[in-house]
Amino acid sequence: LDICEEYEHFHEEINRIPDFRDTEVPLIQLIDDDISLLIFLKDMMERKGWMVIANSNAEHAIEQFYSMQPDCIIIDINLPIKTGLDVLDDIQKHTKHSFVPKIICSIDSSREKRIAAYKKGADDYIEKPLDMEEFLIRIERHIERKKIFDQSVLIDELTEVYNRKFLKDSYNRFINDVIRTKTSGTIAIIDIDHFKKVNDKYGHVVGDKILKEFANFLKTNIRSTDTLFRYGGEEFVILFQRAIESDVADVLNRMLKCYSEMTFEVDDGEQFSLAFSAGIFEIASGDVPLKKALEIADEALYLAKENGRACIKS
Ligand code: GH3
Ligand code: MG
Ligand code: MG
Ligand code: MG
Repeated sequence: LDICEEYEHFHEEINRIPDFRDTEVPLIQLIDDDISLLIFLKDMMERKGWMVIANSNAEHAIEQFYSMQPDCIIIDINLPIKTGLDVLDDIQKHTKHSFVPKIICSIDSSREKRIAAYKKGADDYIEKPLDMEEFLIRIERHIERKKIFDQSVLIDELTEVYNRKFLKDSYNRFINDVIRTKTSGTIAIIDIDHFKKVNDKYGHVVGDKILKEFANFLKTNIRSTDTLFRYGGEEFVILFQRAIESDVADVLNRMLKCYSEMTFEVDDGEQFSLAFSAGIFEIASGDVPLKKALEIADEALYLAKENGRACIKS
């Protein structure tokens, strides 16, 4: 009975999905049927500042892998029902383009087992019992490389915020949060007003600098759980997690006031200021695809431009 209770407690406490996903903090997924090891590893990793989801059940783990999109997955090879290699098989297709390091752990370090794991797409094979110091260093290296990969593929070169490619990935995560927590999220499309004039009057170098500063301005004014993307030239998208439309409108209006009060100075001392318009749309259910959300937010942006610019519309 005690073991049963411990098991129940485990599923409530340890298997709990982290509340907010902070993209700066690596998210590690652990799969092992040894509950006490799982609890121990989770604790060790959390001490390193990583976020951890732990699963003892392979089926549930695969589900969580898709909804949480961890930065690294560590799988015990010997699991009941499905083996660790079966889990690798199931997630292989998905990880081809996102480069999630997949690490197999096993008490059996025979050559055949290692080769089988690598053939199934494992990036590393770590022998059990684990040497904690070596284990953590190896995982840390994998996470670092994953981060470099993400930065080179998913970050816009000019503004250093996420690019359009990453919006698709993030939107899945965003929608999963809406479904799971039954809270709304809000999408915003933000577009600088009359930006073409900046380029025409002051040149592209100044235009680029303004864009960089604008991205920076947006980024410093949102929460770490909201995600900013450069969607196109001078258009940005923000996914506001767990935020209703009216709250987002308030935030953006404050930002607009602040931004339009800023002045920019060019070399010859001439000063000018800028404003932006935004269209927002609240997503309250899981059945809104990204394309649809963008279309509706874009219609609202169009209204804002029609309305004389420098305003937020929904
Ligand atoms: P509106 O208020 O209707 O949004 O007017 P606008 O001039 O901002 O809109 P439009 O979409 O016509 O022009 C966007 C301009 O942004 C056109 C393009 O020259 C400029 N642009 C796009 N990407 C870049 C970039 O990377 N660097 C620079 N300097 N300019 C860019
Ligand atoms: Mg096992
Ligand atoms: Mg535009
Ligand atoms: Mg514009």
